[in-house]
Amino acid sequence: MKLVIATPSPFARKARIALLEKGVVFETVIDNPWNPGAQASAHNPLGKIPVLLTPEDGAIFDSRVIVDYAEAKWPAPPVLPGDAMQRVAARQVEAVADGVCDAVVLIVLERARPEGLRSADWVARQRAKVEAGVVDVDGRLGGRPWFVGEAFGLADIAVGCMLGYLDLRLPEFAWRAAAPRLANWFERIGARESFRATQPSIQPINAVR
Ligand SMILES: N[C@@H](CCC(=O)N[C@@H](CS)C(=O)NCC(=O)O)C(=O)O
Repeated sequence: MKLVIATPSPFARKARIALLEKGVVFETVIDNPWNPGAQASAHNPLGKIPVLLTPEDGAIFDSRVIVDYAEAKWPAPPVLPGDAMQRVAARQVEAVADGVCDAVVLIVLERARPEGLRSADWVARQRAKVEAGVVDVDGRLGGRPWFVGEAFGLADIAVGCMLGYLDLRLPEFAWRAAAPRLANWFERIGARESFRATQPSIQPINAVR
Protein backbone atom coordinates (compact mmCIF):
# COMPACT_ATOMS: atom_id res chain seq x y z
CA MET A 1 0.00 0.00 0.00
CA LYS A 2 1.27 3.48 -0.91
CA LEU A 3 0.45 6.91 0.45
CA VAL A 4 1.09 9.74 -2.01
CA ILE A 5 2.12 12.86 -0.09
CA ALA A 6 3.88 16.20 -0.36
CA THR A 7 6.45 16.89 2.35
CA PRO A 8 4.94 20.16 3.69
CA SER A 9 1.29 19.04 3.55
CA PRO A 10 -0.58 19.02 6.88
CA PHE A 11 -3.35 16.96 5.25
CA ALA A 12 -0.90 14.29 4.13
CA ARG A 13 0.69 14.37 7.57
CA LYS A 14 -2.70 13.83 9.21
CA ALA A 15 -3.27 10.71 7.10
CA ARG A 16 0.28 9.46 7.75
CA ILE A 17 0.01 9.90 11.50
CA ALA A 18 -3.38 8.15 11.64
CA LEU A 19 -1.91 5.17 9.76
CA LEU A 20 1.27 5.14 11.84
CA GLU A 21 -0.66 5.29 15.12
CA LYS A 22 -2.58 2.23 13.95
CA GLY A 23 0.61 0.38 13.07
CA VAL A 24 -0.37 0.09 9.39
CA VAL A 25 2.51 -0.73 7.04
CA PHE A 26 2.68 1.54 3.97
CA GLU A 27 5.18 3.12 1.62
CA THR A 28 5.37 6.89 1.36
CA VAL A 29 5.58 8.32 -2.19
CA ILE A 30 6.60 11.98 -2.43
CA ASP A 31 4.75 13.99 -5.07
CA ASN A 32 4.51 17.70 -5.82
CA PRO A 33 0.84 18.32 -6.70
CA TRP A 34 1.70 21.79 -8.04
CA ASN A 35 3.97 20.42 -10.79
CA PRO A 36 2.71 19.34 -14.23
CA GLY A 37 2.46 15.55 -14.41
CA ALA A 38 2.00 15.18 -10.65
CA GLN A 39 0.93 11.70 -9.56
CA ALA A 40 -2.01 13.09 -7.59
CA SER A 41 -3.90 13.92 -10.81
CA ALA A 42 -3.69 10.30 -11.97
CA HIS A 43 -5.66 9.15 -8.93
CA ASN A 44 -7.69 12.12 -7.71
CA PRO A 45 -9.79 14.27 -10.08
CA LEU A 46 -9.02 17.25 -7.84
CA GLY A 47 -5.27 16.73 -8.29
CA LYS A 48 -4.64 16.88 -4.55
CA ILE A 49 -2.62 14.82 -2.14
CA PRO A 50 -2.88 12.79 0.07
CA VAL A 51 -3.97 9.74 -1.90
CA LEU A 52 -3.86 6.24 -0.40
CA LEU A 53 -3.30 3.58 -3.08
CA THR A 54 -4.75 0.36 -1.74
CA PRO A 55 -4.46 -3.12 -3.23
CA GLU A 56 -8.11 -3.97 -2.56
CA ASP A 57 -10.06 -0.73 -2.74
CA GLY A 58 -8.24 1.42 -5.28
CA ALA A 59 -7.37 5.07 -4.65
CA ILE A 60 -8.77 6.66 -1.49
CA PHE A 61 -8.30 10.42 -1.36
CA ASP A 62 -8.89 13.35 0.97
CA SER A 63 -7.32 13.04 4.41
CA ARG A 64 -10.73 12.83 6.07
CA VAL A 65 -11.77 9.91 3.88
CA ILE A 66 -8.40 8.21 4.40
CA VAL A 67 -8.92 8.47 8.18
CA ASP A 68 -12.40 6.94 7.83
CA TYR A 69 -10.97 4.20 5.62
CA ALA A 70 -8.20 3.46 8.11
CA GLU A 71 -10.68 3.34 10.97
CA ALA A 72 -12.89 0.90 9.06
CA LYS A 73 -10.01 -1.34 7.93
CA TRP A 74 -7.84 -1.27 11.06
CA PRO A 75 -10.17 -0.36 13.95
CA ALA A 76 -7.58 -0.87 16.71
CA PRO A 77 -6.32 1.33 18.14
CA PRO A 78 -9.10 3.78 17.24
CA VAL A 79 -8.39 7.39 16.29
CA LEU A 80 -12.10 8.28 16.30
CA PRO A 81 -14.20 8.13 19.48
CA GLY A 82 -16.81 5.36 19.73
CA ASP A 83 -19.44 7.78 21.02
CA ALA A 84 -21.32 9.53 18.19
CA MET A 85 -21.36 12.99 19.81
CA GLN A 86 -17.67 12.74 20.66
CA ARG A 87 -17.05 11.88 17.01
CA VAL A 88 -18.88 15.08 16.04
CA ALA A 89 -16.67 17.00 18.49
CA ALA A 90 -13.52 15.46 16.99
CA ARG A 91 -14.64 16.26 13.44
CA GLN A 92 -15.47 19.83 14.49
CA VAL A 93 -11.93 20.36 15.79
CA GLU A 94 -10.60 18.77 12.58
CA ALA A 95 -12.74 21.16 10.50
CA VAL A 96 -11.19 24.17 12.24
CA ALA A 97 -7.65 22.78 11.92
CA ASP A 98 -8.12 21.90 8.24
CA GLY A 99 -9.68 25.31 7.59
CA VAL A 100 -6.67 27.05 9.14
CA CYS A 101 -4.40 24.95 6.92
CA ASP A 102 -6.50 25.83 3.84
CA ALA A 103 -6.08 29.54 4.72
CA VAL A 104 -2.30 29.11 5.13
CA VAL A 105 -2.11 27.33 1.74
CA LEU A 106 -3.91 30.32 0.17
CA ILE A 107 -1.43 32.73 1.80
CA VAL A 108 1.53 30.69 0.55
CA LEU A 109 0.07 30.59 -2.98
CA GLU A 110 -0.60 34.33 -2.93
CA ARG A 111 2.98 35.00 -1.86
CA ALA A 112 4.24 32.82 -4.71
CA ARG A 113 2.50 35.02 -7.32
CA PRO A 114 4.41 37.78 -9.12
CA GLU A 115 4.64 40.82 -6.85
CA GLY A 116 2.28 43.05 -8.85
CA LEU A 117 -0.48 40.42 -8.73
CA ARG A 118 -0.43 39.84 -4.96
CA SER A 119 -3.37 41.07 -2.89
CA ALA A 120 -2.61 42.26 0.64
CA ASP A 121 -6.37 42.28 1.37
CA TRP A 122 -6.65 38.62 0.42
CA VAL A 123 -3.69 37.68 2.61
CA ALA A 124 -5.16 39.68 5.53
CA ARG A 125 -8.51 37.90 5.10
CA GLN A 126 -6.84 34.48 5.27
CA ARG A 127 -4.59 35.57 8.14
CA ALA A 128 -7.68 36.53 10.17
CA LYS A 129 -9.01 32.97 9.74
CA VAL A 130 -5.68 31.55 10.90
CA GLU A 131 -5.64 33.71 14.03
CA ALA A 132 -9.30 33.01 14.86
CA GLY A 133 -8.72 29.29 14.34
CA VAL A 134 -5.84 29.21 16.82
CA VAL A 135 -7.94 31.05 19.42
CA ASP A 136 -10.81 28.64 18.78
CA VAL A 137 -8.83 25.41 19.24
CA ASP A 138 -7.01 26.85 22.26
CA GLY A 139 -10.41 27.48 23.87
CA ARG A 140 -11.67 24.01 22.98
CA LEU A 141 -8.61 22.34 24.53
CA GLY A 142 -8.65 24.43 27.70
CA GLY A 143 -6.14 22.88 30.08
CA ARG A 144 -7.01 19.28 29.15
CA PRO A 145 -4.49 16.72 27.84
CA TRP A 146 -6.63 15.68 24.80
CA PHE A 147 -9.15 17.51 22.68
CA VAL A 148 -11.93 14.95 22.97
CA GLY A 149 -12.62 12.50 25.80
CA GLU A 150 -9.83 10.78 27.67
CA ALA A 151 -7.68 9.58 24.80
CA PHE A 152 -5.44 10.75 21.97
CA GLY A 153 -7.30 10.85 18.67
CA LEU A 154 -8.06 12.54 15.36
CA ALA A 155 -8.66 16.00 16.84
CA ASP A 156 -5.19 15.92 18.43
CA ILE A 157 -3.65 14.73 15.17
CA ALA A 158 -5.38 17.47 13.16
CA VAL A 159 -4.38 20.31 15.50
CA GLY A 160 -0.82 18.98 15.86
CA CYS A 161 -0.49 18.97 12.06
CA MET A 162 -1.99 22.47 11.87
CA LEU A 163 0.53 23.88 14.38
CA GLY A 164 3.45 22.16 12.65
CA TYR A 165 2.30 23.69 9.38
CA LEU A 166 2.05 27.17 10.93
CA ASP A 167 5.65 26.85 12.14
CA LEU A 168 6.77 25.80 8.66
CA ARG A 169 4.84 28.21 6.45
CA LEU A 170 3.97 31.18 8.68
CA PRO A 171 6.89 31.40 11.13
CA GLU A 172 6.30 35.14 11.62
CA PHE A 173 2.99 34.35 13.35
CA ALA A 174 3.88 34.06 17.06
CA TRP A 175 0.95 31.78 17.90
CA ARG A 176 2.72 30.48 21.04
CA ALA A 177 2.49 33.93 22.63
CA ALA A 178 -1.24 34.06 21.86
CA ALA A 179 -1.88 30.51 23.12
CA PRO A 180 0.73 29.35 25.67
CA ARG A 181 -1.40 26.40 26.87
CA LEU A 182 -1.64 25.15 23.31
CA ALA A 183 2.12 25.59 22.97
CA ASN A 184 2.73 23.30 25.98
CA TRP A 185 0.31 20.76 24.60
CA PHE A 186 2.05 20.87 21.19
CA GLU A 187 5.40 20.26 22.86
CA ARG A 188 3.99 17.08 24.44
CA ILE A 189 2.11 15.79 21.41
CA GLY A 190 5.07 16.52 19.13
CA ALA A 191 7.17 14.07 21.14
CA ARG A 192 5.07 11.12 19.93
CA GLU A 193 6.93 8.86 17.52
CA SER A 194 4.28 9.38 14.80
CA PHE A 195 4.81 13.15 14.94
CA ARG A 196 8.60 12.92 15.10
CA ALA A 197 8.68 10.61 12.08
CA THR A 198 6.61 12.99 9.94
CA GLN A 199 8.23 16.40 10.41
CA PRO A 200 7.09 18.64 7.54
CA SER A 201 9.59 20.25 5.16
CA ILE A 202 9.32 22.86 2.41
CA GLN A 203 8.71 21.98 -1.24
CA PRO A 204 8.78 24.76 -3.83
CA ILE A 205 5.41 25.89 -5.24
CA ASN A 206 5.21 26.97 -8.87
CA ALA A 207 3.67 30.43 -9.12
CA VAL A 208 0.02 30.32 -10.23
CA ARG A 209 -1.17 33.51 -11.88
N1 LIG B 1 -9.38 18.43 1.90
C1 LIG B 1 -8.15 17.87 1.38
C2 LIG B 1 -7.13 18.97 1.14
C3 LIG B 1 -5.87 18.45 0.47
C4 LIG B 1 -5.01 19.59 -0.09
O1 LIG B 1 -5.41 20.76 -0.11
N2 LIG B 1 -3.83 19.22 -0.58
C5 LIG B 1 -2.97 20.21 -1.19
C6 LIG B 1 -1.54 20.13 -0.65
S1 LIG B 1 -1.47 20.69 1.01
C7 LIG B 1 -2.87 19.90 -2.68
O2 LIG B 1 -2.64 18.78 -3.06
N3 LIG B 1 -3.03 20.92 -3.53
C8 LIG B 1 -2.86 20.83 -4.95
C9 LIG B 1 -3.90 21.59 -5.70
O3 LIG B 1 -4.82 22.18 -5.08
O4 LIG B 1 -3.82 21.60 -6.94
C10 LIG B 1 -7.64 16.82 2.35
O5 LIG B 1 -7.94 16.90 3.54
O6 LIG B 1 -6.94 15.87 1.91
